[in-house]
Amino acid sequence: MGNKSSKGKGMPANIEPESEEYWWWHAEKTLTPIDSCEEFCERFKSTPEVYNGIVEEFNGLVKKSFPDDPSKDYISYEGWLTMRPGEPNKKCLDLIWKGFDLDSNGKITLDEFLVFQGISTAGTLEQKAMGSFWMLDQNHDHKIGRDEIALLMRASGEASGASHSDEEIGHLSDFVLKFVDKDKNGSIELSELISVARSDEKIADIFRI
Ligand SMILES: [Ca+2]
Ligand SMILES: [Ca+2]
Ligand SMILES: [Ca+2]
Repeated sequence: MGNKSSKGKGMPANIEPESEEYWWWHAEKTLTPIDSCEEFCERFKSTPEVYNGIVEEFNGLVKKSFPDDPSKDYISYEGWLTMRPGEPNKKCLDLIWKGFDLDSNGKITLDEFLVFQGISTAGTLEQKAMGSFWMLDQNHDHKIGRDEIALLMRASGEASGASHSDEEIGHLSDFVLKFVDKDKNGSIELSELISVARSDEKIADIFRI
């Protein structure tokens, strides 16, 4: 999708390509629950094999969530933690859990699981940036603010075994913000994250969770 110069199917004619509005039009389609194999393959230009692999992974996690209750059809937080055994970083895990749970009802259903597993296994660079954006934009106001960058810095610091003081986290957050926030409005917008993801792999890596 991202590299096509043509507009997306059904996109309103007044939307400027590559604009914030343009990327949100795409992001809303990318971050919508997936109800069928056809929808999955279409969204990620993927195959039924990949779809079936993700469904199998989902079923395994449901079983781990509810070992004694075959009637359940979603992943619980406890079951989901088994995806990353030994992972010590609770902040990171919580960020990702909240992101996967698109409707914030405390359950990850198959249609939600397919979205983020699809993005991470078969998504384009732009779709991956949309997935990261969604997870980092904790209050979903379509901006990643300094406090949300700080949360990410703290989580990834912990993941790499480093413990940073509040002051260090502040400096790191300012550095990242200064680099990505091209229009200097004090927050990172989706179009800014996509543009960085395309141009600077090292900075893009910071946002990958
Ligand atoms: Ca849910
Ligand atoms: Ca936000
Ligand atoms: Ca900005």
